[in-house]
Amino acid sequence: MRILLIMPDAHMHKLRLGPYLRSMREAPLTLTTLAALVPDDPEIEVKIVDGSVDRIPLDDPADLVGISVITGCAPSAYAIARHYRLRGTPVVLGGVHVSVLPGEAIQHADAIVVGRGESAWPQLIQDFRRGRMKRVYREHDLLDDVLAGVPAPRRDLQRNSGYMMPNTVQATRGCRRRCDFCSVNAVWPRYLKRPVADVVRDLRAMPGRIVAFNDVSLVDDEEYARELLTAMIPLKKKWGGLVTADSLQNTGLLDLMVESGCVYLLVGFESGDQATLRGIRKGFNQAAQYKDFVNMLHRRGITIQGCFVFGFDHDDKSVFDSTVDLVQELGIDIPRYSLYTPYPGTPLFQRLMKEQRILSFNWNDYDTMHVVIQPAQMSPEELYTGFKRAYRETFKIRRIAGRVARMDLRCPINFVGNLCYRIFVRRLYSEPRFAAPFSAANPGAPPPAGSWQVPAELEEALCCG
Ligand code: B12
Ligand code: SF4
Repeated sequence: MRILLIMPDAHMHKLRLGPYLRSMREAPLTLTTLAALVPDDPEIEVKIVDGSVDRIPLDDPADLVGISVITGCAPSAYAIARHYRLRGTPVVLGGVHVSVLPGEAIQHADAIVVGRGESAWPQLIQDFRRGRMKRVYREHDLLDDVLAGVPAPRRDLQRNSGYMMPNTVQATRGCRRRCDFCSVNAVWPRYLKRPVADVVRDLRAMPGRIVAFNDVSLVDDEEYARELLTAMIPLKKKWGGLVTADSLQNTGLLDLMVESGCVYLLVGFESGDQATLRGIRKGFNQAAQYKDFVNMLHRRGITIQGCFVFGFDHDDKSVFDSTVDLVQELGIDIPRYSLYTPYPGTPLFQRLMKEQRILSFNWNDYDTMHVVIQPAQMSPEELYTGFKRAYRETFKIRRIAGRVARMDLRCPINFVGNLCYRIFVRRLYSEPRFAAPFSAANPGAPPPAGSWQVPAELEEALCCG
């Protein structure tokens, strides 16, 4: 039996030089994790294809195709599914978007997996081999907050040369915060932790010294974080990850992070305006303390990628210049801008639906690089032009030079990150897909009521049996 696992191309930061294609991001763990969950049987062959670094085959002789779907990739995922189903190959869909809109996804698949795949996916494969694959699989509830028994990802199947950072690992799932625009709580409502010994096993098995954590909120549980970081010290790895600005007020924890090898952190600052932060349920970020926070990380040799968002209700046309200036004043090493995007299932989506302010339901536009909402204090065009201009200003050579001058030569991530975004700015101004705020010719319609749930009769139905 042959299983083909596909992740559609997310069109994000990539470097293409003739036939040479490289993702400027870290390797996702999704497909390698799903491959590791396939029952260990010499009769099952698994192949993974990440569209960000590989061409998606349209003639693979697979017996079963699994596709992972995030919102921005849903239309491509559905097109690939249609292609294989027309060839007679059963298709399973899973991932963030499927978990939030299962009633939509089931229309494009023979079966779907809602939520995590750790127990549902192996069960599905077993049923498929017996000719009894059901249409809907849901993960069994965990009794406590421990996510044990996740096998080490099948990195042997991954094309390591395709990624800027091939070594990725995840220790926790979910987040305890509730920012209004974030999908995480819509999909994983609990904060789960893997046993530290499992994470250390994964880290030991990785070649090289540099590792990226894919956790959205790695050090949120201090006791767990301390146990993990302490166990990492002897491994002598250098690592990067995501944290919230408030979680590092505890300098003891920060020092332990440095001791365990932390060299890079991505932080969601989002806005320099405290009223905005309160409005988006991110009041735990204290804008007045950003400068101290950045200095505290810099003193410890940590490179900071700082994320800011445009399009909040408090944002007027002055927000672009003020944010470019703020990023400069704070000394953010690798700035990143996104647009306020109402992902389905989030409180923001609900609010903007009620206010009739969502302009596009074409999921292709949900990449945080398009305007899909009616902003409160400007037009969609003004928001889009301002967003692009802020990117262009921020990545002018003289500004990059200032940032790179601060770089620790032992850790070139600052230089590489700025170079990637400079290339991205060129794409923003040259690629037709970034020409307009959203796909006005094809904005789609709100998901019909049935999209949010699977029809009861399909919950227990068999696909082909
Ligand atoms: C690595 C990563 C990426 C990678 C790969 C994308 C991907 N498909 O995962 C890249 C760099 C390309 C990326 C890009 C973006 N990303 Co991203 N990314 C992540 C991140 C940090 C880790 C993903 C991961 O490896 N998870 C670990 C694996 C094991 O978990 P998993 O993918 O959820 O898979 C499990 C289940 O969902 C399920 N499952 C998933 N797929 C399938 C398929 C089948 C067949 C089955 C059976 C089961 C199954 O089983 C798995 C095991 O339990 C997540 C946050 C997170 N920690 O999950 C955000 C996340 C997926 N990204 C997100 C976003 C918003 C983006 C961007 C828009 C951001 C940006 N501006 O750069 C772009 C998307 C561009 C576009 N065109 O849409 C959101 C998605 C929201 C949404 N509703 O779609 C997330 C959830 C972060 C967040 N805070 O909300 N991202
Ligand atoms: S802190 Fe980050 S991961 Fe957590 S809810 Fe807010 S945006 Fe999402």
